[in-house]
Amino acid sequence: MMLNEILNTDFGVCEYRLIENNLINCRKKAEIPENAKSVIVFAFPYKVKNEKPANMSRYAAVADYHPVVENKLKEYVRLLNKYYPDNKFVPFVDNSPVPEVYAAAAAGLGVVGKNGLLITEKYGSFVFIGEIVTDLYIPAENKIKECINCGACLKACPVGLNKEKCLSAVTQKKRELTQKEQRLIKENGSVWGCDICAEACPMNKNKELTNITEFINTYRSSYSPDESPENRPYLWRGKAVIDRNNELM
Ligand code: B12
Ligand code: SF4
Ligand code: SF4
Repeated sequence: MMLNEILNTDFGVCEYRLIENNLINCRKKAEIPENAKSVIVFAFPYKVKNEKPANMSRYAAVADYHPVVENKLKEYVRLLNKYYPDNKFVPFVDNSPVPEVYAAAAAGLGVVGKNGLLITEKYGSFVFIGEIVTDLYIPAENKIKECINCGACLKACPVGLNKEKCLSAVTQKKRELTQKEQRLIKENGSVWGCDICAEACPMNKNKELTNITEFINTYRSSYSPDESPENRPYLWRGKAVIDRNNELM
């Protein structure tokens, strides 16, 4: 049976050797199977509505994607184990040694944007990435393509696309914020995450909305400190951090 018949969903494949020298140092590195040969990569769209949420980024407006994606990957692993009982399949999402944007682009799921995000044809960059690393060899093409390089993201970004200063990271900081950081959060009006470069991107225009029910059913158009932070992507930092940002508004 072919892999696409087994999985019955869209995916791409990246050869492991392409990323093995660029692995991210994280706790989960040790979980990569011995003799890893391929990475099966998936993109999970999460844009629920065309209009932007009032005071947070789009990824913060839906349920925490980690368990949602993890559950889907586990189901794929179960199917793969059935057809390939002698191989190993290990799922990862975000907290992953795999440089996910590059693996997904190499797997043909989209192009790498100047803003560092994977941009897919169907959903633009509003997709989460998840992957399964395996010792099964799956032939793959592996050509990384880049975006149209129009520069709109650079023009719109308040920190010149500098990842060290990225506003998304600033909203997640536990320590006391500098005056400049506080001003940045206030000016951009997001209590969690940042979508400025993504919203400016022409390759995100007129794309499809998500069909993933776990995201559609949990959508909130704004953050309110009165609502439960349970199962939301900001909970891992503790409620105090997002409430601090909210008070700046
Ligand atoms: C850390 C991180 C962040 C940090 C970045 C901090 C930093 N200093 O880098 C912060 C908090 C800022 C952040 C913000 C966001 N993030 Co983030 N983040 C990650 C995470 C966990 C790791 C990224 C990383 O460190 N990569 C390694 C570094 C070193 O990569 P790099 O700087 O690009 O350098 C590499 C390239 O130069 C590369 N390279 C160049 N050419 C080639 C060629 C090949 C073949 C290879 C292999 C590599 C390669 O080599 C270097 C090393 O790999 C990934 C998940 C993952 N495991 O990949 C999610 C991830 C990238 N984030 C994601 C999201 C959604 C976001 C936000 C949109 C959230 C939001 N709305 O606020 C923003 C967007 C900011 C932006 N414009 O990128 C998604 C992106 C989905 C997509 N469509 O691309 C990911 C993939 C998580 C997921 N599973 O869905 N993020
Ligand atoms: S997420 Fe915001 S701060 Fe970070 S690179 Fe994009 S526009 Fe700049
Ligand atoms: S705004 Fe332009 S340069 Fe930036 S990621 Fe989109 S297409 Fe690429």
